[in-house]
Amino acid sequence: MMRTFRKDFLWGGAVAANQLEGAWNVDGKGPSVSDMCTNGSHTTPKRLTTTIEEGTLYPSHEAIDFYHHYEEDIALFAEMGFKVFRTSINWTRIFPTGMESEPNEAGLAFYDKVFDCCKKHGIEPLVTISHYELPYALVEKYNGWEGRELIEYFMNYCKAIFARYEGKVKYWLTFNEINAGTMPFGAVLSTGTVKGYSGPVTEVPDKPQERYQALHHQFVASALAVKYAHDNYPEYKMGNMICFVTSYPATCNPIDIVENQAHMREVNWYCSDVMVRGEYPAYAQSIWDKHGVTIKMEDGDAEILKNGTVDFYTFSYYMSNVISANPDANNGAGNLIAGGRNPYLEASDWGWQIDPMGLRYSLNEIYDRYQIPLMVVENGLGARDEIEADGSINDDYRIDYLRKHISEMKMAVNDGVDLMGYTPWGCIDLVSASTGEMAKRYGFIYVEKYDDGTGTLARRKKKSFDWYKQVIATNGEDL
Ligand code: BGP
Repeated sequence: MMRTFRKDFLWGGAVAANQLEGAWNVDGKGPSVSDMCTNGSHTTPKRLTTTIEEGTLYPSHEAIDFYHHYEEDIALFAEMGFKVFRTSINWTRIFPTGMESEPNEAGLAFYDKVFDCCKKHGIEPLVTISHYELPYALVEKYNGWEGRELIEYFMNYCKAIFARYEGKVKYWLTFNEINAGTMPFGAVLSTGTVKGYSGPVTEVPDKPQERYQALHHQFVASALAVKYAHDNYPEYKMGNMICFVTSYPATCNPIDIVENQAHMREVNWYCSDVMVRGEYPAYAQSIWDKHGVTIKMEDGDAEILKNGTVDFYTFSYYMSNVISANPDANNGAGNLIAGGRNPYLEASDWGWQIDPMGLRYSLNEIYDRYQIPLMVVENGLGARDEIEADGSINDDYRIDYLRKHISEMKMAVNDGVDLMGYTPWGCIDLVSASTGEMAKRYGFIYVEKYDDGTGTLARRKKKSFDWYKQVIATNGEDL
């Protein structure tokens, strides 16, 4: 008998505040690092600016205006049968510079409305506390997470939202894709170690010392938040969130195998191990040595990490990668992580290599390592969608992508993995994190908003909307 998804499987969708809310300076909200990013495209990188340039388009400023459309959007999610809705809280709605002593009531009130609306529809929120929404003022003052001071500001923020949303939110993730900090480009939005930098996000000068120090502070902050939640709100379930890009050795030559092992450790396991096991892995020193990094730790940090391990492990999964011992070969695929082309896989229009079976493999690898419940909190195909003359949007390519990934998740469950849920990314079209485009769409719901900033913001269902509704209704049986 095949094992399949558990009865209480959390089907839903995922978004992030900065990519859909808009209202970037409304009701007291301050600018986040994402609000300082211009639009870009697959071929022209978006830019980070140190001030808001007049006449420049900043896609997060309006995004899809979920701030004023949340009721309509959540009703559509409910129509698909969502059990869970993953979103983030925009830190700068609650603490506009990150440094205030009291939270901004209007910001808190907005999320009350969002979570109440979810509750009305029987949808459980899954809340990312920090999803590329670091207050820009903390970048200017402390070089982002390089400053140890941020731990305290983060805790103030956590205490405010934990207290306010008690009874409304049960599932929390501390940092979105925390391991983005192990990659120079990823660090722009995640660690915020970009003080004074303006320019293309892909050309930010790499400062590993700052990135790894920042990650240490994020680990400590996450562990403190987890412990605080466990001590004060026993019903809270606390998770991590990793950008999991499994990689394969380019050949069976042992030098490629060992190279890939080192890559997997640095990019995927380093952050995971600290957050699940509560201590740095033995190989951490070799990563620090490679980058000439010395981490400043304080007395008590080791104990904090040990006492703040997560209850469940979540990750995004879009693609896999290929790693060779020959660095020249590691340049073919992926927007975010350099790697080689895999001749057995096709890639999306943005060069992300589509690998459903890699999801089964990854789930097994992660579960073998940690034995705690897993959740796939991002997955999906960024693609251009066309509206037909009759108004329909026939996104069969998206259905195909999701169907194959869900099938492989089912195989992983049959392999023995404890999988809690699945929230495909961008369940409603939103701004792309890597390029700032609207054209890179993921949604079951189309939003009439375009790359030049125009559009009516009207919502319409794509073909995948009814397909996903049926998937949920049959608990993944009818794909
Ligand atoms: C992840 C981020 C999301 C999201 C997604 C898709 O890295 O957590 O914020 O945007 O990737 O990426 P993109 O928007 O670049 O297509």
